[in-house]
Amino acid sequence: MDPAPDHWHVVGDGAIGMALAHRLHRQGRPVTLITHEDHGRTRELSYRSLRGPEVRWRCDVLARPDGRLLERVLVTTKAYSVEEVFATWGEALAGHASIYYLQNGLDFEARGLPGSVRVLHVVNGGFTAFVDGPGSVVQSAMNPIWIGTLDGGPPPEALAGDLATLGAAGFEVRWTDAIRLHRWEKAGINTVINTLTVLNDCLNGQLLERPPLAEDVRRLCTELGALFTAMGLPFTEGHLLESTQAIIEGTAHNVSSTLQDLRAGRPRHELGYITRPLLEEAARRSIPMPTCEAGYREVSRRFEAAVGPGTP
Ligand code: KPL
Repeated sequence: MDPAPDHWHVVGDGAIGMALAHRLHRQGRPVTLITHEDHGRTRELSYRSLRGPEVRWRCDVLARPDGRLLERVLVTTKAYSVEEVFATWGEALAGHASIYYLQNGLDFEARGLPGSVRVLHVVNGGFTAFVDGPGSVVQSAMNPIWIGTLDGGPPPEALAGDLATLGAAGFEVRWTDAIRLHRWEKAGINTVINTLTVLNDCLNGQLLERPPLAEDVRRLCTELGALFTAMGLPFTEGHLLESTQAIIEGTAHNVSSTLQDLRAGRPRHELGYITRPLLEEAARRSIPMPTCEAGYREVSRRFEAAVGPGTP
């Protein structure tokens, strides 16, 4: 079956997925939310901005392919779920589908997709939201975010309509030919915030409010800044500290995604895609990262302890 013109499929019903689906729907775009659980054909969702009234709306949902081809796919799941998503949905992609990856981290891209599929990477530090109940999301910020392809270069002309739609929906994508750089920087920032919020069981904002935690933020930024400098990336310790502090302030009320996973008893965490590539890069260059390494080990231990041995 031919895809409907301008139909968006948003994969994942976490905070970003639900917020994005609502924002596109509000622009009058056909949107389907792809969920893991089967909710039938539609699901009532609630959306609220920090100062706005609650909006209840019915969203089309899908748990399994229904024969329609997917043209525009916004993947908002965790990095560790991307392979599973495309094991189910890969065959439902239209030949010239565009896939927008919104994941934190590196090395999660689905393998084996047709070469004609266009793959875009979004580094999202600005479109933030949190879940405040089942099917209910609160939008906390809508600031500009980066988008690009791993090969670099200018935005493909064919994407102009999509990018305009996303911008109008409040998902303010700014094109960059250096998305790889932004990915490294974001991996550094997430390593600091996600590790420390898990280790201290705290909201993002508390990382700057409590002096010992602010000192840990600084220590991690020093290690990561040394790594990035050795890699020839333009992120010194000072730059990284500033951008990390800005993200902490901008997401002060957030429970970081890794802490959410731990609290929800999920067996996996994203730092394998965020921190591990950084540690591997450091090992290749013999750059010592003792705080970062210890933090990664302790986060992994806490996940294992929460879930129990033998669970995948
Ligand atoms: O990306 C995030 C996450 O939680 O994974 C931040 C920016 C830290 C917001 O919580």
